[in-house]
Amino acid sequence: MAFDIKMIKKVYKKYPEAVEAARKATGKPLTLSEKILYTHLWDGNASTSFKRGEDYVDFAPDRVAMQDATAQMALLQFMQAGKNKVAVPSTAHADHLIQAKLGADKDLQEGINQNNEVFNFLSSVCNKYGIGFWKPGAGIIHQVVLENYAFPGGMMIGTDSHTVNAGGLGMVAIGVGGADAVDVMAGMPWELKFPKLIGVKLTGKLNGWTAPKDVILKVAGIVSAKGGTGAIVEYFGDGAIALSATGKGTICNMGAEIGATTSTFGYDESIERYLRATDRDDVADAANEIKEHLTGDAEVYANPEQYFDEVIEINLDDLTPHLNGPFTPDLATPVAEMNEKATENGWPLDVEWALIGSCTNSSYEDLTRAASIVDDAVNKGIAPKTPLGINPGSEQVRFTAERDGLMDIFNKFESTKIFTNACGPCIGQWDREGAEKQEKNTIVHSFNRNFAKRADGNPNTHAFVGSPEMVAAVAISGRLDFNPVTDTLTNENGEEVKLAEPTGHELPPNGFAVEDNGYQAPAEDGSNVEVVVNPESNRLQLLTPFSPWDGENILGAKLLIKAEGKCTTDHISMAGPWLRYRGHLDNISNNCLIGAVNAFGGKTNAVVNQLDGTTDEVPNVARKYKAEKVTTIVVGDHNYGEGSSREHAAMEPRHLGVMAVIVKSFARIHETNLKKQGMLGLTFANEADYDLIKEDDTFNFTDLAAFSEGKQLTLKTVHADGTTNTIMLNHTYNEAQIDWFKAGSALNLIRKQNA
Ligand code: MIC
Ligand code: SF4
Repeated sequence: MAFDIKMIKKVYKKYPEAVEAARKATGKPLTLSEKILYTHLWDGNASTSFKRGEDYVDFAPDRVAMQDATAQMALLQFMQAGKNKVAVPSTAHADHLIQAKLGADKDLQEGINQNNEVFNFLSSVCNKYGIGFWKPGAGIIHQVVLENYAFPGGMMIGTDSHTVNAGGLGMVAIGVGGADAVDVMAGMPWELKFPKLIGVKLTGKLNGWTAPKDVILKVAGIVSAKGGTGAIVEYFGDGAIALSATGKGTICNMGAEIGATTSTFGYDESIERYLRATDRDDVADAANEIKEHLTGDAEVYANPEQYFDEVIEINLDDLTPHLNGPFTPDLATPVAEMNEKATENGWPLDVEWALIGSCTNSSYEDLTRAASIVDDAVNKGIAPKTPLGINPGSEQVRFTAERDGLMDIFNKFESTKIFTNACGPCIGQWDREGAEKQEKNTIVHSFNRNFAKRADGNPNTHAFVGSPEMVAAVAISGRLDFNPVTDTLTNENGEEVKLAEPTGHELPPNGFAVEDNGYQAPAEDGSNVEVVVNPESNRLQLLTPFSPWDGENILGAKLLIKAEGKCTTDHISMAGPWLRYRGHLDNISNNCLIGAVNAFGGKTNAVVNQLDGTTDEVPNVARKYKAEKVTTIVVGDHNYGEGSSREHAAMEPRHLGVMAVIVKSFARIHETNLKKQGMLGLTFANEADYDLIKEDDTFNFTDLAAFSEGKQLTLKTVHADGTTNTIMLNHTYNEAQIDWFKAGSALNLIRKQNA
């Protein structure tokens, strides 16, 4: 039986009427995305049609998911909201804090020892406020959500950018910062700019070595890392229907890498099969009753150009395996062209590690298809050149895979390491031997992201993203340019052999099984549960509210850093070893912007303190300005804040005295996070004005009193030689968001309202 089936049935009950109201309000047939959005309006059935990409709309999501690395901050904020219990079903998942080193058993125990304080905190907060807690080892948040909570036609938010995975079961699932989760858990509406719609029509059928991962690798190459910003990507067509539910999940999951708000697929038989296989006949039966509402209208899919803002068509018959990278997930290269491209760019062709796992590619099907390659190699007498690391997505997947002999197959390669059911190397939780030497090297993985330093902290590791089956093939060949479709390998008898095409099982033929899934249900009445935060702790720190705006213009501000080029949330608030401070704002602020490249001098973590002319690390300089009560600003390039949902990337600068972040363009979640924390997230009206910002400028915001929706703000810069520039700044704040700025943060407002 499914969790929260009553809630799901309630959602389905309102569907027919709400969808009809939306059709009437918009005067047209509807995409699936619109059906889900319009059935989840905070104010009930639609009475008007919203302008896509323009109107801010209040929604009522059905549930919330959080992972340990973001849940700490989300729940520290929720504790300040003055509520006894969460208003919608919510869960927290312990998956990001466990390091991969020796293998699952030892690593999990070590992870628990190292993070005990944090896990106890999460467990007790969850227990107190009615939140389900998935203990360390239970699995990666998005696989666990897909297996237990995602349901067609539902809407959820999660404090992780890959919450979008649940689109594989036909949800609108959106990654947000912790402060957004607090809104929903506190029973308030959740606001989102009504998204634009990108339709992706899939025709044909995947075949041979091509996998669902290649669909999104291809889409990322077409759309680019920021091309999906502000849009929902809806997949449809025969090719979409033919994909497995977890394959759909893979595609949606990595949609975060094109900046998309989320991605989704209509309810179909593969989704139904997955629901039934994961013990949710009740959800499948309920969904079947309203199934025409759980997919786009036929007219929309017949004439997509008329209903989507953009349409992309991919013929799966022609799609070939890809590897994307290095350093950015949208640099797509068909495997067949890798040799040429890698040679041209000096990417090392020998591969040092091959890693299968992460939230996007750790399903049972993924493991079976990768195992089939390993099995074939063993049978043909081919020894692997590169060690293979595997992180199963959940304990249910791991247990079933173990029972079905998949782990034995992987272990036939002596160098294989089965790591914990957790994020592991995907988020820098990887004690990789020799990484500190910072040697130039290549790794291949089935994760989502491959930003510099992400997996092992080494800036010279070139990471490439591919399907699990390609990763297995690369592990065997040891080469980045190995094309399993055409290339042969030499076996132990000196014969030239080819690897057979991957085969696998969409779902376990003998059903899923698990002994202990790692779930902890919350107390019915949590009022007596005590949540203890030791004031001496260096892992957890209760929050002190940020100060409200004093009503004055910000004058005499200094530049903390002008970041040049890619500045993702990994550059702003690095993960890996820093994940340990995710519950302690002051400590984690010591990583603030240390990965950003300074436009003046091109170095990371070296900026000039204009007060005394010294060069120092970014957090140190920020603390010095703060001590002298000098406000600072940060300037950045395009798609600033790409990647993670971590609100630390906004809270840290805020904590260190930065009041404005001015960039050419923002990634969606980060822009909202800045607003929520009471900061000014602004964009250059004229992009070229980025070049006017000098290292030793003084900055004056001259019209903050007139800060209002749709009106530009003015920045006067005074250069060291006394000359000045006037720079016009755009913003996307509505009146309610301007109130967050005035109150010092969105949370300050909630607290006031609940007082
Ligand atoms: C990631 O993949 O970057 C993370 C780690 O899962 C983040 C969340 C975080 O920073 O804790 C994300 O994707 O939102
Ligand atoms: Fe975890 Fe990696 Fe997925 Fe983020 S992308 S949730 S770190 S597995």
